[in-house]
Amino acid sequence: MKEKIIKLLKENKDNFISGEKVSELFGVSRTAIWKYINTLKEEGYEIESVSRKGYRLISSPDILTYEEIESWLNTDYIGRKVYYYNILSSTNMEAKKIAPSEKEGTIVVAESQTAGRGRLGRSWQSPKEKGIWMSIILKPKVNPIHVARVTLIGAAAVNLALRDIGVDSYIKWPNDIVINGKKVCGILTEMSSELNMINYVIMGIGINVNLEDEDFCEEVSKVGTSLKIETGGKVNRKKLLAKVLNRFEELYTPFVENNDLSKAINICRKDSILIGKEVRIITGKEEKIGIAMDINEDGKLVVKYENGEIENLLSGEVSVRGLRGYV
Ligand code: BT5
Repeated sequence: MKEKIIKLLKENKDNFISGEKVSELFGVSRTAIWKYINTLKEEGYEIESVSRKGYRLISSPDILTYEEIESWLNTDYIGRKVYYYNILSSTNMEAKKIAPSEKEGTIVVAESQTAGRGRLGRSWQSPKEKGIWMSIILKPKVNPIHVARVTLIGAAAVNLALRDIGVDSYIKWPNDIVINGKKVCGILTEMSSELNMINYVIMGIGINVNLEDEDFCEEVSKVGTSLKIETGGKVNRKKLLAKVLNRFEELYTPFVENNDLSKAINICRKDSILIGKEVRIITGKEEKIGIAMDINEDGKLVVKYENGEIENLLSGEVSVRGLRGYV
């Protein structure tokens, strides 16, 4: 009901709509409508109420609910169902819990995470209402060995969406987006599978949107940055989230339907921060130096080591760093 009321108020922005009309339209009492309006006000909606005229929406809060992102969304199935939370330990953990009974494309979004996770047990800082912390539930009918490809589709989608809003970002294979040499987004893909069948994939995306310098702890501030820090202005999180979902569906559908990864790979190549650079390849305790040559058709990073040997690296197995630091 609350969602219906927001929608109606948005459709009639600039006009008053009477409590009587709303109650007629939705078949509930005027007192009930008044209560819903109060809940909306508590959530941050600024609603003017004038006796005998009714209600008028003045402004909406900066929150990532379905109602707030819908107007920018043009997907068929990605992001059409949104589980929205103020606070969660981790959107990936919550998505895993609900994934068995959810359809492909459902997303979990939180305004803050208390135990946001990175790869290999690392943590992810997720301060309140400053970023996009979300997970997409996917059920691709592909062999589990191909799941790393989904991360590349995510990275390509975020990079495209950032360029859509005029930000020049780059992809650091396989799961980071970088601006001016610092990390603005990280992706964590997890899955549950049988031997040759995927039950579900959870793709967690964290984008630092409006974080200030002081929102990062000392260690993370050396490698991390935000869109606000890099562009000098506040960025609309709702629009960006919708654009990421739009771009994701555009790249993911050909992959699941026709095993076609070409568009995503081309973006990862074209906007790669690594290709042509000297890199350190870290596998467990071992570290080797080489040159990142290419990203191949399967999404593997092609590296040529100092001894001339060439290796195609699968994401998940390795960390890639620049010679002197993060890139
Ligand atoms: C990642 O791991 O980059 C994956 C991050 C995925 C986060 C999303 S948020 C929504 C969803 N729910 C979750 O619980 N997770 C996902 P990795 O490549 O391992 O990088 C982790 C490292 O990045 C840490 O060890 C820090 O050094 C650094 N880091 C932590 N928080 C950061 C931040 N907000 N911005 C930039 N770097 C950060």
